Amino acid sequence: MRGKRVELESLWEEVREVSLGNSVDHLHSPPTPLQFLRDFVSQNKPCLISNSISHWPALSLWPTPSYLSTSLSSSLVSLHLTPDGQADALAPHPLHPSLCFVSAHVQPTPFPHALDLIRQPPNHLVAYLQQQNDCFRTEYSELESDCDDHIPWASEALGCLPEAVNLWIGNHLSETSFHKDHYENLYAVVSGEKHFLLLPPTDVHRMYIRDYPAARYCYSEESGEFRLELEEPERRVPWCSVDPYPATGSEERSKFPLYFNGPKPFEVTVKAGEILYLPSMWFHHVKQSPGDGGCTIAVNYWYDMQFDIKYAYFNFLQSLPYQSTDDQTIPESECEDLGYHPPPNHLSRNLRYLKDHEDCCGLPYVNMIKVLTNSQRAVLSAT
Ligand SMILES: O=C(O)CCC(=O)C(=O)O
Repeated sequence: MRGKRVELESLWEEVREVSLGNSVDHLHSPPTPLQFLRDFVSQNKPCLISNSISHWPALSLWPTPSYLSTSLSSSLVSLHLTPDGQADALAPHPLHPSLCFVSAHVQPTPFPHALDLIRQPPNHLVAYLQQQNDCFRTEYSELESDCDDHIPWASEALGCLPEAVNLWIGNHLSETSFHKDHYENLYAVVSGEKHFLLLPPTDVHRMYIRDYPAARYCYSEESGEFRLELEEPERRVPWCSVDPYPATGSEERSKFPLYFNGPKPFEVTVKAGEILYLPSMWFHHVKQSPGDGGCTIAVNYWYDMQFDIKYAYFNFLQSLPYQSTDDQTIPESECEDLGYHPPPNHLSRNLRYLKDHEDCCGLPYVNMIKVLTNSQRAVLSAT
C-alpha cells in the first residue's frame, strides 16, 4: 500500500509538472482549430478563452431581465428547486444512516416567474434553470439567434457539432457539486461570473467516489416546504464525496485528507464574454456570482468525447483501490467495495456501465449513448 501511495501521489505531481502547470492557460483570442486540438483537446488540458464570443447579441441583451422575460413570455421551462441551492449533491436523509444523492424538484414554470424567483429568492427556496438535456435548443429556442449555435473553431477541431447545448440561469445560492462528464465542454458565460474548481482525471482517488442511495426533493407550493424522498426500489449512484467549502468546525478536512492535503485544485473564474474549455473526465465544482441583471447566465456546448487510449487509462487508474494511510473513515478492506467501480472494457459492457451510472455522468442513458463515437456505434449495431 505504501508503494502504491507514493506512486499515485507522484502521478498527481507529475501531470502538473509535465503538462498542466500551476494555473489554467488564458488565451486572449480564439485558438485556431489546429492549436485547440494540438495544445488542449489532445492533451486533455483546460484553457480559458477571451474575445471569442464578443459578437454575440446575448452579451448586451440578456443582462436586461425584461428582454428575457419578453422574449420567453409564453415559454414553460424546467425549473430546478431546492431548499439550499444544492442539487445533484449529497445530503442527509432523516430515515437513512448514510448521506444520499439528492436531485432537485423539477417544476415546469412560466419563464418570467422562474426568472423572478431566481432574481429575488424567497426564504428557503433556491431556483436554478439548469435542465441539461439540450434545453437551449428546445425550451429556449426563441433566444437562438442571440448566440452562435456552435463554437466554430471547436467544432472544426473536434470534427462534429455539439451533441447538446444547455442554458444555465442561477443566483449566488446555487452550487454544482464535484462531478465529471463524458463530454468535451465549451462553457460560455454571458452575464455574471462562474467560479470553477477543477481536478484532472488522474486525481480520481482524491474525490472519494462512493455509492449513495438516490433521493429527490418534492416541493409543495401550498406549504412552501420540501420533503426528501428516497427512490424506490433503491438505486445507488456513485458520486464524489468531497465538499470543497466545508463549514467551519466540520469534519470534512479530516475525512478527505487526499483532497485537502494534496495539490490545490485549479481555480478559474469565467467572466461574461469568456469561454472555459473543460476537458472530458475532469472533475469540476461550480459556484456563481450574479451580474447586473441579478443572475448568472451561461450557455454550454457538449461535444462528443473520444473513447480513446486516455479514456482507457483513466478507467484503469480508477479501478485501482487506494486509500491514504491517514484516511480514518473507511477500513482498507472495504475500500474497493465502496469505491467507484471501473467500467468494463468491452463496448456493450461499457453501455451497461453507462446505464448503471447515468446520474454520475449528469445525463440520462439515452443521451449518453450519443457520447459514443461513430465507430463505436457502428460496432454496437453490428453486435
Ligand atoms: O454551471 C453549473 O452550475 C455547472 C456546469 C456543469 O457542471 C457543466 O457544464 O458540466
